[in-house]
Amino acid sequence: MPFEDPEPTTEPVTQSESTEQKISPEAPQRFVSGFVSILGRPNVGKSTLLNALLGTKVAIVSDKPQTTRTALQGILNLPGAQVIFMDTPGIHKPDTLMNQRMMKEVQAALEGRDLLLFVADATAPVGIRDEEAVALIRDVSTPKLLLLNKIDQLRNKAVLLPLIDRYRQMADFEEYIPISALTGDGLDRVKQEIVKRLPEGPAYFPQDQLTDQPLPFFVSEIIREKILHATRHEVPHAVMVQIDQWEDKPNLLRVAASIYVEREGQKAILIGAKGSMLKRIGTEARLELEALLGKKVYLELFVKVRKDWREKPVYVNLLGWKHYG
Ligand SMILES: Nc1nc2c(ncn2[C@@H]2O[C@H](COP(=O)(O)OP(=O)(O)OP(=O)(O)O)[C@@H](O)[C@H]2O)c(=O)[nH]1
Ligand SMILES: [Mg+2]
Repeated sequence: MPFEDPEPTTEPVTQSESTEQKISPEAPQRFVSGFVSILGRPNVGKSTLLNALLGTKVAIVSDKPQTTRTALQGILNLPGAQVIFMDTPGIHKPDTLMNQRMMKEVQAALEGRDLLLFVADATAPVGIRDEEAVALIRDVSTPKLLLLNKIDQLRNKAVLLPLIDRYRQMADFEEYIPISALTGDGLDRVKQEIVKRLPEGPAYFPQDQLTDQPLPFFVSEIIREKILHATRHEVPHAVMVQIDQWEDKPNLLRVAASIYVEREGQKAILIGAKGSMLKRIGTEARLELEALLGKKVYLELFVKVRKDWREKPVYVNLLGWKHYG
């Protein structure tokens, strides 16, 4: 079951007591595990990195900043290790209740971790916002690695050295690793540097579990991702998706979902001429879900206006997946 079971067991799934290990002297004696947060400014590629590390999609990705609104875990099983990654919203100055809540998720992801991965965009000049973002993690005593992402876009790799120097002055990172989350360049080294730093411990999740988010939340996120890809300016930020009806049969998933926006004008954009935009969003979400889930998906989407929902606790509390299941 790759998604979170509605009734999860809290007992860690221990590897060390398997009979196989007892009778095989060559089996690795040491099993390591730990919790690793992925942090950084919006749009630097944190969610792309999580998906690339896991080799499958658990987090949505878009070129709009503040795509990720809720911290979520992705579980990577390696020989002798289990890494529990946490993807987080981008570090930014909050201007709405929703954004404040997103930054609370970032703060929570700094606590009780074994390692922090700070992701930066190697193609962008370093500025005050980067310094502010690093300042948030600088004084946390947890070991930190700096990942300079998007190096596939760098024409001149010589810019990396001065960039590394700049970040070295801002905080005490244990390693500086140039990567491309898009091509996978550098990710083997990232995995090695992570595993090296994890303490001995059990596998906390079963081998077949990929994430802690329930499937209905993931489906709502895929719908939101297609909206982010199709819209611009204020619309992506003003959208929230809620699942209203859910019927999961062996060969068919039937879902009805509401797309909340803040203004009538945004609703008109999302519906499009003769419903064309909503149809496109629905088709793109359906095709991706059918491919990911291996079954037919029937999606019904409704667009509703909830004025200034990003400032209202009753709606902001619906963000994320904690209320599902
Ligand atoms: N060229 C290139 N683009 C990348 C790479 N990693 C991510 N991107 C692109 O950068 C954009 C942002 O990626 P995300 O993974 O959504 O970034 P994020 O840091 O999770 O963003 P937020 O959730 O908004 O904080 C998307 O358009 C990605 O395709 C990379 O290694 N190379
Ligand atoms: Mg993200």
